[in-house]
Amino acid sequence: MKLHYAPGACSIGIHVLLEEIGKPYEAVAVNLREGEQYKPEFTAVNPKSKVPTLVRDDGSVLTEYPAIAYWLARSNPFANLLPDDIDQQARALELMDYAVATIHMQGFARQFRPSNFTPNAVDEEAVKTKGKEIAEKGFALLDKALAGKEYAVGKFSIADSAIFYVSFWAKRVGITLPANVAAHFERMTARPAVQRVLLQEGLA
Ligand SMILES: N[C@@H](CCC(=O)N[C@@H](CS)C(=O)NCC(=O)O)C(=O)O
Repeated sequence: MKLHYAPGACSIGIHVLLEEIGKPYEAVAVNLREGEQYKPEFTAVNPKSKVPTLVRDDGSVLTEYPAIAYWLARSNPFANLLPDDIDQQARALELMDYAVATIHMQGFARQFRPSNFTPNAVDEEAVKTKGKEIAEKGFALLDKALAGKEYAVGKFSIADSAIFYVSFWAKRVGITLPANVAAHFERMTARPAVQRVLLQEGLA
């Protein structure tokens, strides 16, 4: 398996899942700042120009964080990345999708790339402010979901990897994580798989 990732990007959550699974894989860095994602070498693999991109052992390519995380969990059941109970599985997917589709794609994306949300440079500060509001509301809801729990659905699952990557970005945009999310972030950071990924991505 080969993971195309960018250091500190959302792909870090998938990188963590690969380390949790513990099977051999190759990690290939894509330099987003230099626009490598738009070069033919990369678009031949993923025409969406996005990381995470996972090339599986049969050569097929899987994109979109939730799809990759779900496939990794289901195809490596020994790693216990999804609970057995169907209701808890649905809760894990619900939280993962909220982190990816709302907190990342609506909240952080507005703050990192405001020009993608308005054609007018003068509106970019307002776009960033809106993005921060969305992310802060998201963390407040995650805080409630994490109350009294070590991990999103009790024990570690794919939901935690997504909550981890959005939490990892909070400091960059001046967001203070609420208490339960901050404690979850500390717990995640202490996991040996996360430590290895931080080192590999040059972020330790
Ligand atoms: N919906 C995609 C989003 C992936 C995404 O936005 N990746 C960012 C990095 S966090 C990216 O590759 N950006 C490069 C670009 O847009 O040029 C997913 O869930 O995987």
